[in-house]
Amino acid sequence: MADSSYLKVVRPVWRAASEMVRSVTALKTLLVGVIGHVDHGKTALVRALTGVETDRLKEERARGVSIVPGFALLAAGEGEIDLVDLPGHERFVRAMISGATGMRAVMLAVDAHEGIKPQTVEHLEIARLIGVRRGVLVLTKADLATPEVIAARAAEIAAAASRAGIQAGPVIATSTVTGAGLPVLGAALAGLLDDAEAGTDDGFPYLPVDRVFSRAGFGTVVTGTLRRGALAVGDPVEIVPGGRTAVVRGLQIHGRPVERAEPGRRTAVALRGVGLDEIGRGQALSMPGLLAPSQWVDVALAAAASAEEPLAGGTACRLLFGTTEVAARLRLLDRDALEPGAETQAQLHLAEAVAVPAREPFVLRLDSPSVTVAGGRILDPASRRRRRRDPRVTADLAALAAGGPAVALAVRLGEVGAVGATLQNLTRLAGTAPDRVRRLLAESGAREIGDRFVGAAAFEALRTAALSALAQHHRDHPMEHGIAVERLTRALALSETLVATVLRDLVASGTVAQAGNLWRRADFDPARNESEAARRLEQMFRRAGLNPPDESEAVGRDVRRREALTYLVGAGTVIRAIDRVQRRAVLFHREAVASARTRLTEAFPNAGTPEAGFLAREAGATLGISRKFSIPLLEHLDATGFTRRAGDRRVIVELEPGAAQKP
Ligand SMILES: Nc1nc2c(ncn2[C@@H]2O[C@H](COP(=O)(O)OP(=O)(O)OP(=O)(O)O)[C@@H](O)[C@H]2O)c(=O)[nH]1
Ligand SMILES: [Mg+2]
Repeated sequence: MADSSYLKVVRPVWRAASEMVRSVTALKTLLVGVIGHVDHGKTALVRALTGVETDRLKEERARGVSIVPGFALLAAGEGEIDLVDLPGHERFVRAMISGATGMRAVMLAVDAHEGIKPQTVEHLEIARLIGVRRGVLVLTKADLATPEVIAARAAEIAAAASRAGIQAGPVIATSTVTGAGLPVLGAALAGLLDDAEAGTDDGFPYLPVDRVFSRAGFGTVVTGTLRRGALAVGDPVEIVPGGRTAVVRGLQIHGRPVERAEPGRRTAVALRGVGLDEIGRGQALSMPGLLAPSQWVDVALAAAASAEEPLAGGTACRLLFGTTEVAARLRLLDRDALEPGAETQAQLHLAEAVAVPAREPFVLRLDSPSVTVAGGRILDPASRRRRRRDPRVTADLAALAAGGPAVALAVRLGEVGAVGATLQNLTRLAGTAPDRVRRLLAESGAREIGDRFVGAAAFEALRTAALSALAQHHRDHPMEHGIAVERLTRALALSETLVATVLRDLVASGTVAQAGNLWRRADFDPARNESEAARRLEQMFRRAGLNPPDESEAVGRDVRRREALTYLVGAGTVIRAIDRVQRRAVLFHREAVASARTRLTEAFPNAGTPEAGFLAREAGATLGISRKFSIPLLEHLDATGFTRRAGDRRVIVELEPGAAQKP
């Protein structure tokens, strides 16, 4: 892409600049979902607090009912709160969820006159299921209720919120007609900001798209709640699922152009490189290459506490996360049904592949009756069908549910063992940016080998396995000087890169020694095992000089002599010279080769230049040997750097003009 080199230069500068601006302005922000039963005054409250009319659709105004989430910005002390006004009607619970999964706190509105109603309960349940733990509780339309009723309602609401695990201050009674309670409410919301927990920044952006439109001068614009990490102008993004990439051309938060958006903000993103019809609701923007589409996801699951019956394995339901909704089938792994309010780890098999980050909250609903039955967080977003009632699977998933990215990495490295896992695979399970994953891996002592990471424990096991394979080899072949990597690789059934890395590691720690292409235990000394057979064989080759016997003749079928020969070759006493054209090997004693070198240097004292070099035939005549021996011998001399070919002739390297004189 023509942009990329330009971006490489410009992006760091932008980043640095916006970091600076941020550190000066250090804005606290929080996304708060406004929840509650239909007509309980949510939109009126948002309007009274911010002046923003969130019921913008013609149909919403005509019916006086919110249909889609609406967004408004509330300035609160040092910070800003993104209020998401959610629809309360039971028919729009799916829309409510699509606006709710990014929220970090709730503002619950309950009509003081009507009190708790079905969607009050369902919305609280949804908040609990997606992990929201804080909120502000409001009794609306206080002008229509007596103080006694208000007091009774307040107690009911506080109890319901606490059952849903939501911590909140005292219930605030408000009226948008008289303005009562509104300043107190504003202060309570600002109070949420004070202890807004930091740390939902995973270092990569994830923005589920809720709207797509085109704006003159900007092209395609998408809006959504930015999660998990920041997004900056110039960033490349991938549209998932689908895989198309684009570049962020511009950013706006509540109509203000910004260079960079922080996670947790309602954000409009202008995209370069994508048409209006190439992106839609249900898709998301994320870091290129990070998320993989999958039809199997592992989840931490909690059944709705308000459910009337247990949630059975195999239930057909709908999975809702971000702005995505997809048909799913529940696969319970450790039981057949999940009791109301109970939690476990499970799998979902999806009708279509989704690309979702690990730890993303979700909700499960039934089609009919249309109720929320469960929710939780994604554990492994790119899983496969798992075995049921397998203690190992259960333990791994429980660990994933309880821990953060570091635990996820340990789980995956434990699963894959010596085979290792790619950075991409590890990043997907950890649900955090690749650079952070690298850091965590380094801290855990994992080893990077080729394109994979192997956990510290698995690597230690490999060291042990390699050492015992070497010991076994020494026992089986006491006269060999060691084992070649290829052979050890076969013995251990692992990749050569992996085995070579382990061997190098063992050499570094002094437990293994290397000689040529052979590896042995440092405490193994093959010379101790030199046998009578080896001594006899060596004598035979020494006497034969440059006219040695064939290998088959020398060792025959005798296993001991075969071992002895391997030992002598390993020790360098006998040299295996290869005739590459004839594809045969000839074995010379080391001394025979040394004497051939001396005799050739004496016979061709001028062989330092190509013109005065010797032909193979001439060398054979000088040494009194046939081509059968002279060709492999000369090739060996070439290979070891004594001679060098110059056309038909050979030059003796040390006689060449300018060659370093031997002392
Ligand atoms: N008297 C009185 N009426 C109110 C008050 N707040 C809201 N209302 C009325 O209650 C009705 C519903 O208000 P909305 O704010 O639209 O309710 P909502 O919770 O947003 O409804 P949905 O979004 O459809 O779930 C409207 O007719 C409002 O005028 C209040 O404080 N006092
Ligand atoms: Mg409304």
